[in-house]
Amino acid sequence: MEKQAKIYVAGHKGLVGSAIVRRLEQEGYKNFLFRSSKEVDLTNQVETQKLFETEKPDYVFVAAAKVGGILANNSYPAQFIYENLIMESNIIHAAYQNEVKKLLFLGSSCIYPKMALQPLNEEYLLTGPLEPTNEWYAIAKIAGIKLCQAYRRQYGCNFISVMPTNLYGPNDNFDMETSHVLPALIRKFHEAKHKGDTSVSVWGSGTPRREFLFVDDLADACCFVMDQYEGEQIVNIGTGTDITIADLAAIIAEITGFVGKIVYDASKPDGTPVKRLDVTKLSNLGWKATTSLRDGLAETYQWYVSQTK
Ligand code: GFB
Repeated sequence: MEKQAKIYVAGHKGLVGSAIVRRLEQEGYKNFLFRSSKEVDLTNQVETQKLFETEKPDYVFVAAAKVGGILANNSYPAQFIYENLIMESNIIHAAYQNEVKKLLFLGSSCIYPKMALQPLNEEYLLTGPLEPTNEWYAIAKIAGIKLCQAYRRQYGCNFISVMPTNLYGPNDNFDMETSHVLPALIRKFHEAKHKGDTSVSVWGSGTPRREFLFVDDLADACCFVMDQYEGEQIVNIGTGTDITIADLAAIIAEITGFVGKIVYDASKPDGTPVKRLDVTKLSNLGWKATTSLRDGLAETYQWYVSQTK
């Protein structure tokens, strides 16, 4: 990407979008296009087309999405499938019509079959049934991948897709009901410590395994891939290592200083038993994650505390 190029980061206020902006600013990029959802409703085709027609961005990062943790995905299937399908369709089609030079679409590791072999290789896409708690979101994200591939095949658009693993970091959603596990546990342990509670409830059995990537590492990988990769095939972005929810909870308890008991709530779903990405493709391209889980957690906790003051 040329330093003067106009870069549209769709979803610039969110966890992923804000990290991509931080990374691009560090690299010296200044010519950004930002629009909040109040200014431009990306679920509205006319508004999205008008934005692209008037602003003519050169490069696009598609970080705008309806996202949430296991319970939100399971509780609001219509919103998860509809909002994601329509936003990505509007953005990708407008990018094609307005000759965007390159577009990067962000998917998710939940696009892989629930019982796929681990680690999850890019080739396992569409080889088996999805995890039921998030199949609505996953189907929408798979459609996004397919849109990029189809526009590349038919129109020659340079549109690529990356599949990040579970992400965390500053600007995450810390709402107890709709967030992902890591911010939810940070908040639960922090509040329990301050209220003097003797126990904290962790959903499910604690046995599922997840891989967590610090969002600034993801942003670095997205910029790297934008520069270094062109092709129809999706690219996984992760650390390649996973941890049980029980072990994650123990580390978060330690970082937040909570010393009470951890109680497992079996009424809540476990979701996919294991989710760990095969990151061989990305490491062969020359990229590796650098932030350890403990360092990323400490930084995220610090950010969370600064927001609660
Ligand atoms: O992060 P999470 O909601 O997402 O849950 P998924 C991961 C695991 O942590 C599940 C457990 O086994 C949860 O039951 N968990 C324990 C908790 N305590 C909590 C808690 O307080 N809050 C939450 N949220 N979980 C999502 C998908 O799946 O991951 C999305 O639904 C997306 O589509 C996203 O792919 C990355 O990894 O299970």
